[in-house]
Amino acid sequence: MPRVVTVAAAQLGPIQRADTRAQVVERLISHLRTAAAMGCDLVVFPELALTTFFPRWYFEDEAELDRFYEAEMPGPATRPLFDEAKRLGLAFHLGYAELARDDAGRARRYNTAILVDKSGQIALRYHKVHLPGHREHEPWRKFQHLEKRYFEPGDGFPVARALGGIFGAAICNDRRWSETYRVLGLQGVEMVLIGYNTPIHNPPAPEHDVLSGFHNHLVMQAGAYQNGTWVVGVAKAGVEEGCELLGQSCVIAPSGEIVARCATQGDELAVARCDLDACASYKRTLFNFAVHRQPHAYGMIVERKGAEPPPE
Ligand code: ING
Repeated sequence: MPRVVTVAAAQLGPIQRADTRAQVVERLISHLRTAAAMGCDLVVFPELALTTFFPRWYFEDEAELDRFYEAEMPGPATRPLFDEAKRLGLAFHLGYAELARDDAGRARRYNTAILVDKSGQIALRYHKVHLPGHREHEPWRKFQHLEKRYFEPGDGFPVARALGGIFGAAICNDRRWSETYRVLGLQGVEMVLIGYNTPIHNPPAPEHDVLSGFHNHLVMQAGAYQNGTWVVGVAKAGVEEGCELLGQSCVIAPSGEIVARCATQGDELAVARCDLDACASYKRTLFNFAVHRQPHAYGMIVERKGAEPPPE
């Protein structure tokens, strides 16, 4: 019996700062209903899918910053989303800003993604590891990218069994680092769910802007192929508070081929029937890690943080 999961890459258009969570949840529920009508099992929403991409601004007032985070999941604003997904028999992936409390009651802030299974249980929770941008206010920039200020890095890349397969998550900048996919691949991952909010313009390297779409698909296609896994990349797209965000949401097969993708910058579903058994022909041959990998030669990958060129 093939293990087919019908997946919707549920791209969102822009979320403006004035948009309320209730208005956004309505858009998410509309996606759920369309996906259910199309026979989907899983709906994948983007990174920070409940609010505008707030790290583009420098906040001095912590109370104002906290308004962009969820202290509960589900909470009052998101309970309708969980209820509707369960009613429709759908699993879903959601990215959001998490305000957690540690045992000492201290606030911990994460850029979080969860996978909720068809019974409404949170099967996987992931905290973004690779936080791009900067920590201090840099007024020279057209817009800030303060993820290093507003979030703590997560401590790993967990997988979970759900929908008959092995699922993992990554968030936005994580998708540019090959280590992300390999750590998930070493746990047998069969589908990696990746939400992203990617500005077309990167102030420190404007010369890359013209290639932002190419780089987006390049890294996800490589990650899929090199680890024999499906990858679903889902954008929050369009012009958000004057900042243009890349779209190009897509579903990528273990072969590295894009099998479905969005064509607009707005709310749009790209749907694909994903046979999880398609991973096997890569995991069992070319990328049979147990047979072909040579960890004794890879020590630097963990021992070194920055590059250390040889002496002149
Ligand atoms: N966004 C970006 C990403 O890696 C970035 C970081 C900003 C890239 C600007 C390029 C230009 O896709 C997030 N949220 O990680």
